[in-house]
Amino acid sequence: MVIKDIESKLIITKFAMHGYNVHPSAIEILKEFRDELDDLIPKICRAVDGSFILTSDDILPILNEIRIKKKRDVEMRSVSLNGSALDVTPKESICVLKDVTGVSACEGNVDDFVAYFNSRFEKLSRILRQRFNSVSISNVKKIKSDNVEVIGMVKDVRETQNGNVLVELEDNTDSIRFIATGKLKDTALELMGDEVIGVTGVLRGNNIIADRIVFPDVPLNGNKKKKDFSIVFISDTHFGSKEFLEKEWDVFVKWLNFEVGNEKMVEVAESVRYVVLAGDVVDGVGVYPNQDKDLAILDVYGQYEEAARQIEKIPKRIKVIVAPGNHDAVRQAEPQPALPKEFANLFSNNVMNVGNPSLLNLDGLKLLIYHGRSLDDVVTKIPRLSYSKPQEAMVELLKRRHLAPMYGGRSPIAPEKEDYLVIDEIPDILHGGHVHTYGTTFYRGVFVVNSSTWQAQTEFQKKVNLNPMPCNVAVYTPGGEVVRLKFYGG
Ligand code: D5M
Ligand code: FE
Ligand code: ZN
Repeated sequence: MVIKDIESKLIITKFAMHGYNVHPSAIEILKEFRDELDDLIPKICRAVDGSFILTSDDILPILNEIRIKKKRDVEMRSVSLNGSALDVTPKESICVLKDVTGVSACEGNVDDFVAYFNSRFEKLSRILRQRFNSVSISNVKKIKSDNVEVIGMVKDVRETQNGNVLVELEDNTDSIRFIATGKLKDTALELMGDEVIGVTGVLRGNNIIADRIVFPDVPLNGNKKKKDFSIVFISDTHFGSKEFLEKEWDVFVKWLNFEVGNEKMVEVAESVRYVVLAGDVVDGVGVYPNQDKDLAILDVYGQYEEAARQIEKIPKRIKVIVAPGNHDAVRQAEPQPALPKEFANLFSNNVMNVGNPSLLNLDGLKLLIYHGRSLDDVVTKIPRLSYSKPQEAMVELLKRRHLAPMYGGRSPIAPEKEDYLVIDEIPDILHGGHVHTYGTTFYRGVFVVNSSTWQAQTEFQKKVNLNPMPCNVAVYTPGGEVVRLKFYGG
């Protein structure tokens, strides 16, 4: 593209003054911010990491972050002006690092899908390239050297007649097949369509005989971070459902109000600064066939009023962070934005609504919240996993550095220009729900938690043989230790 217009020249010049070149793809985006460029350009230049020519992929995440921060700062300021009883300055305590809320930019046309998959491939291959000297697939085919390393998106996985596994990989230049034999077969059979991996091996004809499959994965992390507060993890409250376990919930909130529990439990309650709710806040309406039989409150607005009433019972010294799930009143496709104002306004000032997924900085702890719809895909795809140990399925997401690695499974994805579901920043904590079971683990220094539910088994779940483990709560305590609490009604 030849850049002729004055506006583009101006943008190019402004970046050049900071020592950067800008790609036309980035210029087109920046033109939309023509009134804010003097403020934005220095911020972008401070935030980019090493790229010399800035493309749309470089600047989009930075722009999102700046815009969300701005929006949140205004929101948080109004929280403190309203006189909420937070014991820390809100602006310093919570920072939204990544969230699609308010910045969704997709219409679902073909171009959007192309951009989405390019972003997914670009982000994940960038992670792999840090440890991997790959060349493009077209070059592998041209050079025909014996030992090869490639990075590609998985297109197809098949077992061959002689018992090996044949995998087709694709990048933006070409596609190639690799054959996994022996022990590598098990890994190959767990590959999901559209995840991005690296492969090393020997080229034989047009195929690679693989000797290693590399996942983007999480590097070995440092020690657990020690803080002076606790975080409580819950999800799938399903307020408005007949099966909502109100008696148990009441004991839970009594614990937070220091009204029940032994000395040790009260001590833990005193340290709680945050309660995080990872989606399926309400049961919703028409989410599954004949759902109305399971509903205590038949309209969605009434369900959110009930949600607000129940969450109101949590003491105001605690900040409650709420993300939506597939039962909530936002678009189904992920990334989902935060609850709209109409519902968000029902909650008291200590409640902050964020999107699904969202990456937050809570007083120096990076928390990635994801409701967990893709866990259904992961558990179904990988036979060694089960719903009874949801934390193991969540580890697979970290290994693949993607919250919904399989495209076109049971987790619908909106083709945003940037793939928000890539785990590009490594969190200290990954919090999920959705499967209604409980489990925690540490994976390479990341605390992984699935926080069960507050809904007893529904008739529908009985039919699909789903055994929930309700009312289990994980508390991440100041020392980085995890306490599991189970609440019984009474
Ligand atoms: O999902 C709670 C759990 O129930 C989650 O693991 C999915 C599972 N579920 C939900 N719908 C179905 C269908 N139609 N078949 C099988 N399993 C299902 P929640 O999001 O709370 O409904
Ligand atoms: Fe749920
Ligand atoms: Zn769910």
